Amino acid sequence: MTQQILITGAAGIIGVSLRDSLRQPDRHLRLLDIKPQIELGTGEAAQLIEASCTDPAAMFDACQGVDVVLHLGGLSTGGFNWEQYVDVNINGTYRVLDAARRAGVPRVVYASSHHAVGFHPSDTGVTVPDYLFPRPDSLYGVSKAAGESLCSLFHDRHGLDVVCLRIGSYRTRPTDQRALFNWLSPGDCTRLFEAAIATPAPGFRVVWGVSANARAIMSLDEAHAIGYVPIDNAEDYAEQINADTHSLHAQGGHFIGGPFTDVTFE
Ligand code: 15L
Repeated sequence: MTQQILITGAAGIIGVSLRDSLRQPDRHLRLLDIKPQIELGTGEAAQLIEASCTDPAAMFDACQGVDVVLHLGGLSTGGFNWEQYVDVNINGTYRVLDAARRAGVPRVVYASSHHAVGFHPSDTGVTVPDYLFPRPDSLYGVSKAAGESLCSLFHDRHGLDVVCLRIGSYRTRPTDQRALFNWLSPGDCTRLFEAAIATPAPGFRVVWGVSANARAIMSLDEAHAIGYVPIDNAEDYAEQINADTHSLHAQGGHFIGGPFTDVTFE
């Protein structure tokens, strides 16, 4: 049977990449975003949906017959105000989970962020565990931690399978010092999402979304438990990074969230 996957935030950087890399025979993608999207290619097994993840009716319609929702929609960085994070990220995640539940979707994969725990130190020499208690580094991080809490509630109360991915620095290649430990390459990002889609009966999980970086500080135990095996390594770019590093990324160097922890970061 054809697997139906709904991607919210399909026009975002990760969404666009997954649109391409998740293509498979017997798979159909529903690509939802409030922003305009690239038109469908010939033979592309997908549907474009222009809607906001904060719209309950649109989300309920989009979720009909879906096997997995990949919830990437929302504000994906700093620079917005509290009301915007509450409306788009927190309320949006609630709407997605609620629509999925009401439509009978069995699984949601939530694009969380390391910024949900960004004020944890990065330089203790001890592996940063899975399920680290939230310690957000910004309002953006708070919105991601709130999203994880909603995922936990929908699992415990309604039995939804939810995999929360605490994504590190997603880039085509690592560009700063912090990325030496938290880079997530596009190829590994696809492997991570494929694992979260395929793993049998995950229940509620919180998984680090990073590559196989030689200077890794995060646990990959839960990642391995869901079948994610990263292969890319930021170390391969280390020499270029040392030359490239710009001052912003020197800030917050002792914390997982790096520059997001700086008091001037909005
Ligand atoms: C994130 O969570 C953001 O989505 C992205 O915009 C980057 O800023 C990334 O973290 C990062 O810190 O590198």
